[in-house]
Amino acid sequence: MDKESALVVVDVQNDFCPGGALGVAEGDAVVEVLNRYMGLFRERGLPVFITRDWHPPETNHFKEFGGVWPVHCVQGTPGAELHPALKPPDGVTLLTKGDRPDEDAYSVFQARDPEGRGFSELLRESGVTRLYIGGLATDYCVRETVLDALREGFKVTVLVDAVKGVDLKPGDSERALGEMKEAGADTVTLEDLS
Ligand code: VGL
Repeated sequence: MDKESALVVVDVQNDFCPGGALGVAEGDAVVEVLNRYMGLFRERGLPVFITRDWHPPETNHFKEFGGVWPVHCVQGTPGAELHPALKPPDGVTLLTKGDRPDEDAYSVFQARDPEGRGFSELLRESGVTRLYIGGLATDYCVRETVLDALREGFKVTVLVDAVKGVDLKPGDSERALGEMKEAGADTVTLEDLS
């Protein structure tokens, strides 16, 4: 990766892992791979962003308030914590999304840092032009983030060995990957980078 690259680790939280409220099959399989990617980016002094879904208890993202999803990633609950084996390096930026009651906020472009700065602003400030994106879930937050990034003019590489999908309908993740590539995303695995 070149010096204008950054890594984005999307929503690797307990509720999206097996046993969680919206557990993605083998969601936890991305954890160690992402630890390796984070190591590579930090060794090269490149920015690493970790995102979290961080919903209020009542939000129209949840089925009981008009949305489509079971209650998950409620602010301050164990399900909303990052997976315990994820090892964020020093200097990582934590981004929060979905914290308002009226948003789905699948895309990291709707996330903010602890000072309230938006993701695009942070990227432009640090001169980032290419995003390497992995995490959960392929067919929702990863997909929306990738497509938004391409729309905003960033180059995008999807970490295909570090994403897993919900697959509400069988094949959703494969279709999502197809869409992302069609829209201009590249793909990579850890072996290609190290
Ligand atoms: C997500 C479903 C519902 C995700 C978030 O992080 O991909 N998926 N909310």
